[in-house]
Amino acid sequence: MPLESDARVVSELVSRGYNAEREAVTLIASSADPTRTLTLALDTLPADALKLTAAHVRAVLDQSDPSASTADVQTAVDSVPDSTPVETAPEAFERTVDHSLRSLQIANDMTGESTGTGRYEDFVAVFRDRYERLSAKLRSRVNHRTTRALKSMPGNSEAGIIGMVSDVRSTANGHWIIELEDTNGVFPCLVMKDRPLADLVNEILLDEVIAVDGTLSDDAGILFVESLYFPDIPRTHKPSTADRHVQAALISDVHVGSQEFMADAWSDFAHWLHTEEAEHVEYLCIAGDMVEGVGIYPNQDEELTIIDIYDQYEEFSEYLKEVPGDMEIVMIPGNHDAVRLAEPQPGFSDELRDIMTAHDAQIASNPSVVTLEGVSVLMYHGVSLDEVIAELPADKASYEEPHKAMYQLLKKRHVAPQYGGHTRVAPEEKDYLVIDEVPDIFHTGHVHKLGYGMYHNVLALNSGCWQAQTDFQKSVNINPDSGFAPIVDLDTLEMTIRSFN
Ligand code: D5M
Ligand code: FE
Ligand code: ZN
Repeated sequence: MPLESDARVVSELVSRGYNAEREAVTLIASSADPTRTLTLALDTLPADALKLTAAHVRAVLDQSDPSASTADVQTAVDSVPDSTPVETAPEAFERTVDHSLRSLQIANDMTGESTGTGRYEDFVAVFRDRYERLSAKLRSRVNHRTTRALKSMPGNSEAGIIGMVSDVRSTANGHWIIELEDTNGVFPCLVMKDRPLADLVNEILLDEVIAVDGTLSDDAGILFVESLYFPDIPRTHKPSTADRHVQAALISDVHVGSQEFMADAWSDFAHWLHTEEAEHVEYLCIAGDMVEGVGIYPNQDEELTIIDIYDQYEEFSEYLKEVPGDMEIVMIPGNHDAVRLAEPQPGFSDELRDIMTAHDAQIASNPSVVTLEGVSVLMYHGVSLDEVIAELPADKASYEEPHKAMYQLLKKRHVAPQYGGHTRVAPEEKDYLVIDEVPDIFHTGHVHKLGYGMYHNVLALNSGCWQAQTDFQKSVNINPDSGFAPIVDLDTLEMTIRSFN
């Protein structure tokens, strides 16, 4: 294969299983005999190296032709016109896509539908909606009574309650009291410390809806809990799959505008999308934090390369243009984006949409349910994951295994169960944060860690980021997983992780 263009060099490298620095590619393509340079470079690469560096190519060039010094090669490179590999990529491999085979629907999008004004009544309405929709999922599990009815039942009767958790505390003897609230009132439920279900108490978050059943005390003032249920995903869930071999790249946390945004990794990824290997990747879902934003965290401005938020979106849009033009893109906002912080977050404003016109991307709220050729993807940025990880024991949720924190959200059938901590909730007449339908894929980001796994046949994926470690993250020992692109087969739900870091 002639290797006269950068894109051909990249395809060749990728087909042999290598990543390369962009400059290494340019050096090969502009050398006198690109095929020979590439072969030499790979032959002399250490066995464990996955990435071809520019330094290595220079060394090879120097050795094979001592008269052509590095400086000369560098000049040659500098004189290469400003056409980047991105523009030349389509020549190398022509993606052929059949748009008529595609289908993409978005549900649960509240963009433009916001009704909440932040009044007390709005909060009452949203909590009532949460209670009603989640309690419906628990009704078949317990023989439930309202808290008011319980109070007038004879002592020692068997009874169940479905309620929103208003308090969890331990007693002097080490037992647990869970206060459950329904639309009538609050009722205390006691979990004995030596019962096996005491192990579940540390999974409970405030404001989530659970069901318990057991026996009332002599005076019917408290319920002794024998079983505890979460709304959960039925184990019988059968995911839908696409009718053809087609893939989606699920990413998040691009953070354009930050000093730590990994522009090269991004371009390598975009570049790879143009290659034959990525021919079936027809969808790109971005789960929030497109840009770094301004004033998100104290002293954040010290790490910005672009200080104007609109300029950040302009720049993001430029990076988006590197992605093949035929791809379907879906984006939701995150906490660094220029939309309200409280969840649900509406999709980007018209002003921002006008900036990000590349690819005619679909823009939806956080969270949204995006159905790609029959496969439903619940996209949620993931701010509540910080909360779940802080509240739950490490074996149930941690930054190292972010997918386990996602399992908890699936189990609670709510993307942000606990109100009033990290996660701000905006009252709308409906609780858009309830996980009503079981998704086939649950896609989050935010914690900048890569992790995935199956929970009751739902593929849970937290997609890492395109930002290297920030000073803040260093100070608290967060080691981000940067420059990974998770690719899912929509026909099998199998995942492949591509590394571009
Ligand atoms: O969040 C990236 C991750 O880092 C997420 O787990 C929150 C955490 N983070 C980052 N910066 C801060 C500050 N300053 N305070 C608290 N937590 C932080 P992202 O949304 O990308 O910033
Ligand atoms: Fe982020
Ligand atoms: Zn975030």
